Amino acid sequence: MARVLTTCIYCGCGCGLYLETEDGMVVGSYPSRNHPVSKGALCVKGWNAYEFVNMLDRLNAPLIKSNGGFKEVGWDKALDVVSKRLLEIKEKYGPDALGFLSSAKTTNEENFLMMKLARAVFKTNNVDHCARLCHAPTVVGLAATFGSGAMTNTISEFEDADLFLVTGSDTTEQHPLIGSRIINAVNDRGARLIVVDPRKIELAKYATIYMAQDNGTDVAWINGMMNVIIKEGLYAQKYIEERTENFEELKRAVEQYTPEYVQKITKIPCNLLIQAARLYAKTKKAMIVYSMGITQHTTGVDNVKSLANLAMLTAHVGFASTGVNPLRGQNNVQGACDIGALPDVFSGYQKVTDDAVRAKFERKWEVENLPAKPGLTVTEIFKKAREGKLKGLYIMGENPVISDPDANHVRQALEKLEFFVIQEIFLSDTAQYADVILPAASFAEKDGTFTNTERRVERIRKAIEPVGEAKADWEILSEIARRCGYKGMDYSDPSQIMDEIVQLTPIYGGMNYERLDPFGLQWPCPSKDHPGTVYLHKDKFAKGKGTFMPCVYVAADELPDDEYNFVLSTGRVYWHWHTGTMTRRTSTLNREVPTGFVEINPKDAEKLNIKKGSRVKIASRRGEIETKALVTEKVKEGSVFVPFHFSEAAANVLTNPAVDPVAKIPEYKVCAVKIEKVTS
Ligand SMILES: Nc1nc2c(c(=O)[nH]1)N[C@H]1C(S)=C(S)[C@@H](COP(=O)(O)OP(=O)(O)OC[C@H]3O[C@@H](n4cnc5c(=O)[nH]c(N)nc54)[C@H](O)[C@@H]3O)O[C@H]1N2
Ligand SMILES: Nc1nc2c(c(=O)[nH]1)N[C@H]1C(S)=C(S)[C@@H](COP(=O)(O)OP(=O)(O)OC[C@H]3O[C@@H](n4cnc5c(=O)[nH]c(N)nc54)[C@H](O)[C@@H]3O)O[C@H]1N2
Ligand code: SF4
Ligand SMILES: [Mo]
Repeated sequence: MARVLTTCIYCGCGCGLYLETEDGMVVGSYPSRNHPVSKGALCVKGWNAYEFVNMLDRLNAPLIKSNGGFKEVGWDKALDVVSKRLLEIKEKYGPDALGFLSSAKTTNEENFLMMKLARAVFKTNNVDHCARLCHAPTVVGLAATFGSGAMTNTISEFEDADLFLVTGSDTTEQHPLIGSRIINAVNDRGARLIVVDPRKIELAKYATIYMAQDNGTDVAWINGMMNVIIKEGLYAQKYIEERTENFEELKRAVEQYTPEYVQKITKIPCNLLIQAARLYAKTKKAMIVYSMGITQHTTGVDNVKSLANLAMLTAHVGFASTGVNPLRGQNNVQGACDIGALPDVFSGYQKVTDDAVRAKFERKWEVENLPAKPGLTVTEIFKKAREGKLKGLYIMGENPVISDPDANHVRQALEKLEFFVIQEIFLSDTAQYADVILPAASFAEKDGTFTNTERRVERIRKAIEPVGEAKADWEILSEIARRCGYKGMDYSDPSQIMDEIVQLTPIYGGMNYERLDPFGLQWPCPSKDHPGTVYLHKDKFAKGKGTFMPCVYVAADELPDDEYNFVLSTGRVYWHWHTGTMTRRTSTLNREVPTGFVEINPKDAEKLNIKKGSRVKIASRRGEIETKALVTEKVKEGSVFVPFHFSEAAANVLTNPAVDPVAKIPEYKVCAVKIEKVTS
């Protein structure tokens, strides 16, 4: 047996693991003892990260749609069809009739080539990826307030923090190696924990203060905490004067958010809110930890800005073990954003609207007229496709039929396309709609880098050859560019792509594969002698002065009424990954949670005569699903929770596609549904 050190394919913790190989197969995975995040541990997904790689139903040859099914063709033919059809659409309808969805499951190098293909070869900025559905509000909200939309601290700094304010993050289930650090801090060192989450998540059991707000009311309670802190004089006057701007406006804006007013909106008792505000303001090393419960709202950007305001008000940014920590979800969603798989920026968040930036990329890429207008987001791409305005779509490693909101509309959009190509490792629900399917190598079969949630750029290393005829995503993208007549995308190795990234991207400026061995570097790392950055905004904010951006509470887009009388919230479970393509093929994981369910409060269940395991129908204004009930105190009365992993009970048939006006993220965390027991 041989073993190769690599990085876990699942979550943004970015654990280091060894893949064990035998006879050209991966047969096991186990943790790296010395890795700064894993430190000898993995969660159950990491321990089983090898199993899907060997599945017999991996895509192993290019496929072309034929007579309602698919037929195998050689690479030559498939690549010819793809490049020809995409060029035809560009010629006939113009570049912006094409859309490109990149992938936070793939490497930085692959994301770089996807955005280069879209911009340099097809001349469109219509390139985006699942960050839109995830931390887009973080990228916008923290950039506006702090100047950088990333986690301010490092995971190891959790070990010295004295307080955690966790909101909208089911940390023990979704970022287990961070969750366990929080629990250890509480149990071993007496660190305090404030949990603000409508669902009684595991961490609530360890909390000093647990507050169960109504879904979608975050701006109100965060403003309320600031109201108390200002009223009681607990704010950091000197820090505010020296390091921030716009304080007077914030002060005025939060004046009306008295604990009594906030209680009416959120249902959080006044005394809990006051205690939480005092505890947070008075503890020096206090980490805010948040994730999708904050971002997946029509007010996602305001929610993020409000947390940033709270942290600046109390001098909780710019020092070790205190800060604002958005936990990034996918293994490489931080990287896919850093590298510019977004419609408005090149790599390193350099704006497409900036003439000097475009000129720099044009020189390096040897092209002219890079598009200057920001492109379409994921949600807009599907809308335009449904309207017949977007004609061609290229997806690498995403499964929007299960993961995008309002699934029925997504299917209609895909059906309407003139040409749709997908790069996948499995025949996903989305791939079923494709004209051409290109088989991709998995993380175990290629080299590259992922950037984890703490901005750590880490190597992944090839353990085995790709299955069948599959090719690494970077190789496929290079081939397409070549066939479209562009000569600037020939690489023999991903390290050459990284060298190009480094030249064009100041925050990655000091990196190369040698320096990234063995456990990576954290950006900003601007020069070859720079050690990387552990925490951000030391001495001054990335944008100079931090800016308070006061927000007003606005209710969620769709609230319960007499007919649709429950609030539906959606999310994940520990055992499964998103659309299930990988975890539902992993026996240990699938055995634990083999199918979908809905969590419902015992009081509601009683009223509807629903028992544990009863079949129930859940309907929203957009569609309906049937699934089994799980009766639990975890959800509040009047609320239900459905995980979105399961195509047979797909949460996204129900969800509301209404988006945040700036970040364009859909409101996955709140919509109105009705529920009835199915009597057969
Ligand atoms: N096992 C597993 N781990 C994963 C993933 C996975 O699919 N499976 N996915 C990864 C990805 S891409 C991501 S983005 C992360 C997501 O990680 P999380 O954000 O932790 O996961 P979610 O289940 O989406 O929801 C988070 C929490 O938000 C709460 N919430 C719901 N509504 C509100 C609200 O209005 N306000 C607040 N404050 N909270 C609310 C929910 O009750 C839930 O506890 O997980 C990553 N890790
Ligand atoms: N209702 C609801 N919906 C949600 C959310 C929610 O909380 N509620 N959360 C949203 C969030 S935060 C996210 S991040 C999205 C995730 O949405 P998606 O990104 O669409 O979900 P995944 O299942 O991770 O899809 C990744 C795909 O890449 C494939 N893949 C894996 N490795 C490779 C590779 O190396 N190369 C290629 N080419 N393909 C590969 C996998 O088989 C899989 O089909 O879902 C969003 N949808
Ligand atoms: S915590 Fe995340 S990165 Fe670590 S093993 Fe689990 S899924 Fe993989
Ligand atoms: Mo995500």
